[in-house]
Amino acid sequence: MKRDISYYRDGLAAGSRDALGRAITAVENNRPEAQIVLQAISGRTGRAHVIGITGPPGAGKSTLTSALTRTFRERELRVAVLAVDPSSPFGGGAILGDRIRMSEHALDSGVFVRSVASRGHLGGLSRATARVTDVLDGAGFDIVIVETVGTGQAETEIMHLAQTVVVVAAPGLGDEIQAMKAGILEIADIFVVNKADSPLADATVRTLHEALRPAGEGEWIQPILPTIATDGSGVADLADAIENHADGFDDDLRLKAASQRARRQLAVAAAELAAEHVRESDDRIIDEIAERVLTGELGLREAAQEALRSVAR
Ligand SMILES: Nc1nc2c(ncn2[C@@H]2O[C@H](COP(=O)(O)OP(=O)(O)OP(=O)(O)O)[C@@H](O)[C@H]2O)c(=O)[nH]1
Ligand SMILES: [Mg+2]
Repeated sequence: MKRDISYYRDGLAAGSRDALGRAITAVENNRPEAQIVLQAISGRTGRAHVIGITGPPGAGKSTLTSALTRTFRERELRVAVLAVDPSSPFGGGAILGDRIRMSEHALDSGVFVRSVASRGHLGGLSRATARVTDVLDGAGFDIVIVETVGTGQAETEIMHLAQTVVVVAAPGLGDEIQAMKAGILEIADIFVVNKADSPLADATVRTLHEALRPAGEGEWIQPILPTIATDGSGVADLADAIENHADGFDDDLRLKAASQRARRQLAVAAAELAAEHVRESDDRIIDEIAERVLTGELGLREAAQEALRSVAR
């Protein structure tokens, strides 16, 4: 059967899983048919609220995604979930586990679950994820949840496509919260401290409060919400916060928030780039500066300034 534009347009509009599955595979693999899919959804995108969920391994992202899906379904919203695994080329055990966790939604025609695994390089993965998100948006899902494991560069890139980014932490991950500072705290619109059934949860909420930069005048204040994903506690509040983040924003605020986020991300990317330059420089001056730090002649901040000046040349 030749699948033409009307196959996709009608199929997606009618909620056909077959059409949706094929459409996603086509855009994900950048097949020639992807062009037909993109035409079929053109003019139909831009309506979905794309929510990014990220955080360290095992924090409870998938359990939370499933619980959130339940809450959004109660609010009569159609939900698509994309599980992205940047570390695994084939979709490993984590995604298998996610399938089991999402199985309560398997018979619900208002829920669609799909995993996207890494194929080759990172830029490819975030582009593929963005295109798949567009297809789900064009297919009429109200909510698209993009879940990705980890706290590195890959996740940050994928999270660019979300309107609302939720960072999930778990209690007792003090060190990881410190590590999260580099990049991930910047992109969060909402923080969740999941596993709030643990006695360590309060301390983690406090650690996060301290790690966050206070919001400036007129800026969105990043809420820190405790949840117990396994029994659904706090999940309605999280859904409210997510909806607020989308609705409570007039266009001006939205634009301002977007540019603040872009600026924060730029700062992080610039820092990473600078570190790379300094690390990989074969300029002897860098060795000399390091030597002067070692002997106590230069403070680290001054030394960094000098190093930056020399690699910028
Ligand atoms: N006690 C408790 N356990 C939880 C809670 N939420 C999730 N878990 C458990 O924590 C484990 C990891 O949960 P997942 O939802 O797979 O976590 P994840 O962040 O998606 O993990 P990865 O995708 O592997 O990074 C599972 O055994 C869950 O049952 C919670 O609120 N309280
Ligand atoms: Mg998971």
